[in-house]
Amino acid sequence: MLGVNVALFLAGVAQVHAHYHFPYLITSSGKDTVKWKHVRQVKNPESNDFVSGGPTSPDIRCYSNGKKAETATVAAGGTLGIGASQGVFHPGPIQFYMAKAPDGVDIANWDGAGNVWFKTYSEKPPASRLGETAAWSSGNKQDFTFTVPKNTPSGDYLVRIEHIALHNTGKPQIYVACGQVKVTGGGNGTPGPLVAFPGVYAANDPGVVFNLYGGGVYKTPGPAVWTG
Ligand SMILES: [Cu+2]
Repeated sequence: MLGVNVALFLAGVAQVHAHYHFPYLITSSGKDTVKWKHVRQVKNPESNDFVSGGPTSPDIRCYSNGKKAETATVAAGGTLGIGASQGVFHPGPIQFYMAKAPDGVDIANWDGAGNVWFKTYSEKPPASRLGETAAWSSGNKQDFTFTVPKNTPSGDYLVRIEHIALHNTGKPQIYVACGQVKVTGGGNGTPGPLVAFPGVYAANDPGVVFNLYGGGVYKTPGPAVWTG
């Protein structure tokens, strides 16, 4: 059985180092089949590593390497999301934020700086077995979506996915990526609360340094979800 054990060991090592990234935009009209078409390419498209600077790093916003992406269209009230390169195998929440480009600013050249981000989705933590990936609704899944609130004003937005992997207590592995979308048929809502990346999460925010194995109740970090 030595051969089997060696194979399992090697598979485990590969999984520990492979991680994942989020290259595929998903809308009501389908999911991208090409990586980084409507999602800005991140700095680690090969290594798949997390944002090494942690929650206060400038990279926590979009982790973009500067390559241009195209802008997809999604109707207010429609489905929007981002797909991962493989199943998300670490325990921890998936969250989405959106940010509207200022009028007259080309979304392709906008970096999303300042208090411009509102939360549109926050995964509900499991009631127990927090340290087990399978207990999370995101566990081992690849595609994550939410509904764009009908009252979202029309315009160009960044949509940011975030996965906060908490398995290594005190050393969060945060994976992010930003897609570009034009929201059409929108309403007159006022999205908020608005927060900044970096800024909204402190280095010692309980939501990013939580001990999944300590038996406490986990609360996802950041503002409440804007529901329109
Ligand atoms: Cu990892």
